[in-house]
Amino acid sequence: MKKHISIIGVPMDLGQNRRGVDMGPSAIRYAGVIDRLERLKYKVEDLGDIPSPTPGRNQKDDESNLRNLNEVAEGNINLAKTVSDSFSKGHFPLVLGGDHSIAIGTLAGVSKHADQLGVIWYDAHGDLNTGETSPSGNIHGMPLAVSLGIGHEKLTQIGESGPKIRPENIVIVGARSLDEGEKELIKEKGIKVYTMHEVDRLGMSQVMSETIDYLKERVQHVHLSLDLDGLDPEEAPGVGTPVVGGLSYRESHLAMEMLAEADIITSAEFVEVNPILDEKNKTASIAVDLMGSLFGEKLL
Ligand code: HAR
Ligand code: MN
Ligand code: MN
Ligand code: MN
Repeated sequence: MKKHISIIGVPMDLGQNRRGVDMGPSAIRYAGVIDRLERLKYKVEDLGDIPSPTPGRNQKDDESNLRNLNEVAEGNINLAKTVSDSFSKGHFPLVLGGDHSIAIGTLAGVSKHADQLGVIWYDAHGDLNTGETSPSGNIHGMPLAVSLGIGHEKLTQIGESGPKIRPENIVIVGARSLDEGEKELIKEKGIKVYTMHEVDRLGMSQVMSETIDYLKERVQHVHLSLDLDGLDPEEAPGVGTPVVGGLSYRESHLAMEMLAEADIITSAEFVEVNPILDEKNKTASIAVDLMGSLFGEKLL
């Protein structure tokens, strides 16, 4: 594991409809992320928050069906640059969201330096919509498609134009709410998905060891994009789009511990923490617990 971590906050809430997720980075800092990682002997540098644009009218662009397109694009351009600078110094960019639209900028920043980039998308959702397939017009439901080069030009162009990742280098874990257009794209592109059905049948241990083997064969760098709504809302209630029947706290810990042991993750983001919808900062604390495990914390 890299020894130097750059914390990058992104108070972005314009990729979806519910205010409050812009306070995610503060909530995660308050839950003690820096101490936690320093205790594990990392050098942690907090780069503060990426300037995030203030809301426009939250209206859909008539032509594109995308809400707050220009604002989301602007925030992600800033983020891509900061992530790229951190990665090029050999640091581990650890991005704190903010809604999941920020993965557009993170992946644009990392992919500049890693031409075969693997991605683990830990999420209840596929985030593979486009303006055409999205039921909501919310860009947080689109970042994985955008990173594949599919979607509005203003988003796919961020960083460098074109795809940032390849479909065969993606593994989605925890999916249980996929729109029709997303299912089609998954089949068309052959994206590897462990839905909750596979997690139930195989167990998280097998799901993660298959994921690790699959990516190790293909890529040098793996980005972890962890949406807290991948976890069950009974345990992680502070998210804007909860879906019942999710991954447990224990399964998620095991997943992080196995990733730490395999030592394959070189950048990560933890997104969709919404302190207004949370109970006593529980979801931000879970995020910090999972980061602890991801960075090598052991029980004994
Ligand atoms: N699929 C739905 C949509 O596109 C809901 C997306 C919710 N997305 C997130 N990120 N919370 O995973 O609107
Ligand atoms: Mn350094
Ligand atoms: Mn998501
Ligand atoms: Mn989600």
